[in-house]
Amino acid sequence: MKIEAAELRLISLPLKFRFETSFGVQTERHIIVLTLYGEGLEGYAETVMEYTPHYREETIPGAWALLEGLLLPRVLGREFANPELLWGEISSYRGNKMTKAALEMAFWDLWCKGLGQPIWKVLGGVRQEIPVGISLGIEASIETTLEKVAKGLSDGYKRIKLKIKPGWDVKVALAVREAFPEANLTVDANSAYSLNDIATFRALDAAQLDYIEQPLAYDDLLDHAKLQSAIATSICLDESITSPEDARKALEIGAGRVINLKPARVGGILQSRKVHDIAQSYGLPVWMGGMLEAGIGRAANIHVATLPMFVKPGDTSSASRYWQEDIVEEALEARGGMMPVPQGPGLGVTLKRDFLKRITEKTAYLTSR
Ligand code: OSB
Ligand code: MG
Repeated sequence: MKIEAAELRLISLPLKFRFETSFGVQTERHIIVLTLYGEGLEGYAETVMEYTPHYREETIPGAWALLEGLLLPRVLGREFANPELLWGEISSYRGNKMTKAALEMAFWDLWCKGLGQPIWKVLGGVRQEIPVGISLGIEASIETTLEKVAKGLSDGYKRIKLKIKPGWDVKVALAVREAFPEANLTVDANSAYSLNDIATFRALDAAQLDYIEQPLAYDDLLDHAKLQSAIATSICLDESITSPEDARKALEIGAGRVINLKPARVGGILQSRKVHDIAQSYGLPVWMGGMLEAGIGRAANIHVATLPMFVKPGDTSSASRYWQEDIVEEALEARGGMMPVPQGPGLGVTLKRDFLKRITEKTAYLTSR
């Protein structure tokens, strides 16, 4: 498949809810929508990084500059027989996994459209729908959280994740556990704690959580291993895993027993399959994370989550929870906590072009000179 041209489009999309985590508050998302053109087809991707470097190091301004100035010029006008060869072209650049993942995602969409196959099939997926839960932000009161948990469970979601931070942790987790004794509950700290907080995590054991997500520093493995050996609840790593090698090292030293696998965080779809395979070799589960994706990224996550070890409910809940209007025509809606997998070629989504135009802040069009 030859990459003949590319378009970058920065959009801003208002969220339906105020989403507070330990690293900040989000009310809208800035997303770069990338289109690759080749052989009369279009391949799409969206970026997942925050505008500012509050989750991992990557930023929207950085991703734009890297795509426009380095990554796209390197691949435009060239032919790649498969995503592996495209990855080989860009993998010698260090880091910047989410930016590279955007290029790789758009190529997967383009390439699979050329094959006339959905991504999940080419990737080796094994399921037609994926189990999903919801991620609830830090709220003004425990009562509000209890109401949102009740709504999520009655909508059929299979797991409720609560964002925590110092001062909003043990009390809210125990209150939700008391109100919903049977629910599959987890918490996500987004790196807000240190080893000085072991008492907090021991207290959380009483909430019978399925796991505690990323309690310690975003780039740490060693302290997570120390914490894991000091508590009963499993640790799930999110921020800390940015490659298959990270995954191997983490599982080898016992830094956690579960991985939140976000394809963009590890460099894309191919790298996700490698992380997945490493977890499988340790007999440990993964689940599909989320970064409040719009329709392109949400669809990509669903395709990847068809791989066998994605057994725990993921964060890929219904698009209508997040957006008044999505950027794709297809409604990505879960029913009874199960999200159906798009069946069209590539990602299986088509763009809402008029809506995209209305929310566009800037564009750039690149060709192979
Ligand atoms: O840590 O999983 C996270 C959203 C933005 C950045 C980081 C995270 C999240 C979520 C939301 O938890 C998951 C979603 O609903 O997409
Ligand atoms: Mg997380």
